[in-house]
Amino acid sequence: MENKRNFLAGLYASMYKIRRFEQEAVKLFHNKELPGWLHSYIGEEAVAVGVCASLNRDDYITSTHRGHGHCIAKGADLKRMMAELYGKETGYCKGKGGSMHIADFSIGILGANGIVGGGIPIATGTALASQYLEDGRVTVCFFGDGASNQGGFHESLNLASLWKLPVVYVCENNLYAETTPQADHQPIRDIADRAKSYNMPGVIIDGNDVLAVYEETNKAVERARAGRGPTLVECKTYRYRGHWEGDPEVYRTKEEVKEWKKRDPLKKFKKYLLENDIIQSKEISFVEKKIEDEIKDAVKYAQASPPPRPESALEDLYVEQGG
Ligand SMILES: Cc1ncc(C[n+]2csc(CCOP(=O)(O)OP(=O)(O)O)c2C)c(N)n1
Ligand SMILES: [Mg+2]
Repeated sequence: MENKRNFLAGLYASMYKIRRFEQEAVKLFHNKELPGWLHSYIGEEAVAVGVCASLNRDDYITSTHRGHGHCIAKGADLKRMMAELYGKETGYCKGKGGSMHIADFSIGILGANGIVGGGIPIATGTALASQYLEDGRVTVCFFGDGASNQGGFHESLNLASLWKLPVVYVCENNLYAETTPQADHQPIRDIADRAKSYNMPGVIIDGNDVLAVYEETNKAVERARAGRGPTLVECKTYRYRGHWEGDPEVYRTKEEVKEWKKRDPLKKFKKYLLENDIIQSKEISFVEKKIEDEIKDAVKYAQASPPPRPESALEDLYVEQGG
């Protein structure tokens, strides 16, 4: 019982951490403290947290351009993440990658990715490696509705199913690919239907319900780990902010955003925890305060860190030797 309580409290803490990290990043971005681009994950927290709750530390994930939530849910260090957003030397990529390139191989985070759908073949490749090495690891591949139209998606699902690879494809269907509504970029509503073509299970989940996400993806992860092959999991969700910070959002109505905010995954789960007497409100306040402090520390750490040395510009590059 105590274990279950801690587990559920952990899910809330992880979602709260993502929400607050993102809110802080958005604020700093508009203060012009962060260079580059920023794609906020606010509203989609239950997907990353519910999915990563069924993974081991050494399982792999591949992420997207909207990747902060995936990284935090998998256990990334907030200081190094914030320092990367600031473009500082102490960041995950020594300040040379920014928001869309955060990776931490030590805990299986194989990288955010600025290429839409770019993580899908990578995840399929690591799953093939795990099968070959018999290392027992599962790879989870996060991607969006837009990415499910990329050729690499179809090629990957085809081979992963044929070879029964230990991979779970998690589609975050937030109803838009950049500024294009789903109805204008694909002729189906349920992306999980695409699983049929590849003879693998396709599951649809309320992506704003962290427990539903956890329970369903846990089955898919177990299935993958047991050598029974991949699953395509579609989480229906919604991003509260624009596609990128600065997006004028002319392609959707304020009413639509307001409607989805009624299904806020954090509010919904907090209510569940309180109403079922799983956690008292003062314990929640305590957890929230701890996270607030952690985020403040991350910002201070990033601000106090040095920028990359100019002479490091040509370090850490991969160059293929010409023949
Ligand atoms: C290969 C490629 N094509 C186009 C883009 C430009 N682009 C960036 S995000 C995006 C939309 C992605 O939509 P989706 O996969 O649904 O993810 P979401 O942004 O909704 O999380 C596009 C087209 C890109 N980064 N990479
Ligand atoms: Mg999308």
